[in-house]
Amino acid sequence: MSNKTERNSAQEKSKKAQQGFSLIEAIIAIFILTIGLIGTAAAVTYALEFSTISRNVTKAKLVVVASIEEVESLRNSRRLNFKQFANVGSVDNSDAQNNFMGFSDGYSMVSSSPGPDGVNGTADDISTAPGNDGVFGTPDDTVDMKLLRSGYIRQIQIVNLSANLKKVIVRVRYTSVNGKVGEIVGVSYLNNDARTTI
Ligand SMILES: [Ca+2]
Repeated sequence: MSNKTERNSAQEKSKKAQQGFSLIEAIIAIFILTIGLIGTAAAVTYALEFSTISRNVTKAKLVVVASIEEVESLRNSRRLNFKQFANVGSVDNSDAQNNFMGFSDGYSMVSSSPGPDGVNGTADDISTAPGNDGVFGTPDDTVDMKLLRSGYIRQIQIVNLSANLKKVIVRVRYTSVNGKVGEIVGVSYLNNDARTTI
């Protein structure tokens, strides 16, 4: 083989290497990349959705625990007497210094303001702003979303088990992504012994 032929052969090889990917190879590569990106996007969407639901569950648990602790605190501080722990219509105010209307039946919005009775979960919990006239109960009252825990509703149910024992069931529902609704339930038992006197 002459030197010239060898040189030609080397040039041929170099030319082939410089040709790079063919169109079909590029299309296949893009296709594989697209499949990979679609998978990644689905994983990111799932992760975001899961993270939102986790946050909802955590917040709902906090509301459940806070509600149970508040009921215990109302007993311990004797702001309500034992017979007054009940839902609307079942409250026995006979031995009490102050009348208590009772915990609301059914689910209601969770407000950050307990209203005039100082007890969360009752009908006077504040969810409205007084409007331009500054007076509550007039037609220009508006719902103040800042006072409400948006997306969460709560039910506090009191069941009499005996004269000295009640069951407190707190249910908190949350509305999550895509309108999915979840519920966290906490159950506590309340006896007639206030552990502290404040
Ligand atoms: Ca209240």
